[in-house]
Amino acid sequence: MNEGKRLKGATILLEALEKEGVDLIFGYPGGVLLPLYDALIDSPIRHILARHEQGVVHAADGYARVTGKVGVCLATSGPGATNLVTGIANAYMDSIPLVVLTGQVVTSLLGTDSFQEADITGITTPITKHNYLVKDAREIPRIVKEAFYLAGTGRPGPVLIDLPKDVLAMEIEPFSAEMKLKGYQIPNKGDSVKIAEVAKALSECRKPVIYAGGGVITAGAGDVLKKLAEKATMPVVTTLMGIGCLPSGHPNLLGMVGLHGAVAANYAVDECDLLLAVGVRFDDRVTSGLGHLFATKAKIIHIDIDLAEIAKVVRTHIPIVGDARLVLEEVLNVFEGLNAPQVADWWDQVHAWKNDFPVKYDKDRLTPQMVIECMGELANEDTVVVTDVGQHQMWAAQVYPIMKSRNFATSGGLGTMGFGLPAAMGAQIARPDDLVFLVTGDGSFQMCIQELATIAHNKLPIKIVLLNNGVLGMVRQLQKFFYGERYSQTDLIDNPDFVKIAEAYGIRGIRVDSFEQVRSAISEAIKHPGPVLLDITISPNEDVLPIVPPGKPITEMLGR
Ligand SMILES: Cc1ncc(C[n+]2csc(CCOP(=O)(O)OP(=O)(O)O)c2C)c(N)n1
Repeated sequence: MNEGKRLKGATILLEALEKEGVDLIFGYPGGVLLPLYDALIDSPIRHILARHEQGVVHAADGYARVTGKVGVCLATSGPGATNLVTGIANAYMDSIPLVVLTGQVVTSLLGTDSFQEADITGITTPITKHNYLVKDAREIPRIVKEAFYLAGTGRPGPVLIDLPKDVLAMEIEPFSAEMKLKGYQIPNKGDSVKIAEVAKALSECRKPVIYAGGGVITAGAGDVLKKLAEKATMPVVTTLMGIGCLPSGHPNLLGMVGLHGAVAANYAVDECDLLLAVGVRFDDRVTSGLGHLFATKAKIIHIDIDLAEIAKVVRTHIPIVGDARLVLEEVLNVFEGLNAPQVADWWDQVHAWKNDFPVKYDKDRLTPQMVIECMGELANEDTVVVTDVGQHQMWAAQVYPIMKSRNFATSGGLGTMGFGLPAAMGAQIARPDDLVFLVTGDGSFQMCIQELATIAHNKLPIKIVLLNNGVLGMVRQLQKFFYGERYSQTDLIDNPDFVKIAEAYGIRGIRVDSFEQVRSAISEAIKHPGPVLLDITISPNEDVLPIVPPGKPITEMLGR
């Protein structure tokens, strides 16, 4: 900092962000942010102007998911801040580290219902890890330091800093500040007695399963999880958020577990005598909301960094609160001194399930799964796949061969339609040298379609794969299966011509409506140096299978 010289709050803020390593902000301006946007002209920090605040926050989220770094976004007071709310909740549900900066009305008008005032710290209290309303520019350096520390450590999450206009304009002498975070602790290795218990249980079990979630990816624990799975010859199932923690095709990997999970994965969880749950929430998309019927024959070990997750949904026999990577490293160390478990019979059973119930789809006509398979064949192991929410998301999760952690970005907990396009934007900016695919549906795509302008302006070479079924497919499928085909408000009859829309934004559009075109269109899109929209017509009657009916245990899948 420039000691001795008086600086505006806005400049102090930007310098504090730089100190945290920030070189990029996704934002959208407004009246109370004028001092900050003015200071930004003199800052080395790059600003990406999105076209809606929802785009701003999902872009920062996408950036964070594919890098592991804290994403930063900025919006003005009132409607700018409230437009962020969905994106903040989305990041909170999936434990994504964000620092969200909002402008606020001047401190003298706070609480007076002044123009564009919204109590954003009040509104976001339940969906942020922490939030701050800054009343004095002298607090900025400390608060910024704390916000990044809180967002990125322990169980990550969004932290919001609300910045009144007068605080941004206030001139003070800058100074360094220390964090004041008494009582905030980050669990690390976990309890060594419990770790020994876990290693012993692994050595003595007969039918083990590892149930791995997003926490494995957050902790960078994929490699040690792989080693442990191989050493102890354990099958691995993942959640939607855990996809990528083991490379696709790994012999121990059974696939996704839960409502649209692989049959072998669901059966294995139901039959296992030991469930090693790592970085998971026992979410109702996995348990079918029936925690008491989930893995009932198993001794359940639950490793998580957040104490609040332990025994929230299921009874846990051995809980360990700690960093997944550090805990698994310790478990592996102890396990290596013990006998390997006798699991040959178990693997015979697991292989039989895998062979009897593969993921089924037609490969010789234009199906969504065939498109996704083709994408996987034409891409490489560093390719990033971002999805929106709906059937297309599940098909991507079931079929696309993700090879590495952080290469699959999807809205898991909140299931936010509209996440995909801006998140792909953030992902492509973060990983400029990698191929980024967006898999989206015609409903989701229209929820943040305005970001095509940001993508075109910044020449982001995203390949948008629009699986266009002319319906809100996932909801329609539920109406088909569970409401006697009484389709209510799920037809998108008046969809526009998406190729023309892309072209209007200066983006290459390619229409695909036959099986024969699929492969050449995808490779043409990959070869094209800029963004491309592939508008691929699929039937509205394609289903995501298998599916567990609401209220049924995960073994009762339809469409096995
Ligand atoms: C913001 C938001 N609104 C509503 C929903 C409920 N919903 C879940 S999937 C879905 C349909 C998605 O349609 P589309 O994007 O076309 O994908 P498809 O299922 O057809 O592949 C809807 C409406 C949601 N998840 N998010």
